[in-house]
Amino acid sequence: MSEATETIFSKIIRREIPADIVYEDNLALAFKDVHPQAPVHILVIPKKPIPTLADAESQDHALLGHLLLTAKRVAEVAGLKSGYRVVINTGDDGGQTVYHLHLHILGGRQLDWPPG
Ligand code: DGP
Repeated sequence: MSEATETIFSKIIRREIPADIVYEDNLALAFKDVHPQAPVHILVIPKKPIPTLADAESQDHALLGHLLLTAKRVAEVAGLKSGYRVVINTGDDGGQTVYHLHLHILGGRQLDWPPG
């Protein structure tokens, strides 16, 4: 279990650093990734600072569902009519670099599989 620590995403939630925010509600925030890997690359995060998916608990089940539905809505608004990918990098082996749970929405080009 990871510690719930302050990350750059906490600062984005509090508007202490700028981000290109595309959606917000009381539970979630979505903003453009600063290092886009596709023409559309948006991150959806919970406002609750859960470090990784592995740290989510049964009490978070509604929040996790909300994040997925938020990703769907954000993808629709972004115009990703021909599909997209939702990725949750988890922990060191998963390639996670920011320890605040986030869903990557990637689209706007044909994506390769399997990922590296
Ligand atoms: P991950 O490797 O799954 O932990 O992805 C973290 C993503 O967060 C990475 O694609 C780059 C993005 N990112 C890191 N710092 C910032 C930031 O300050 N602003 C924005 N918009 N994105 C950031």
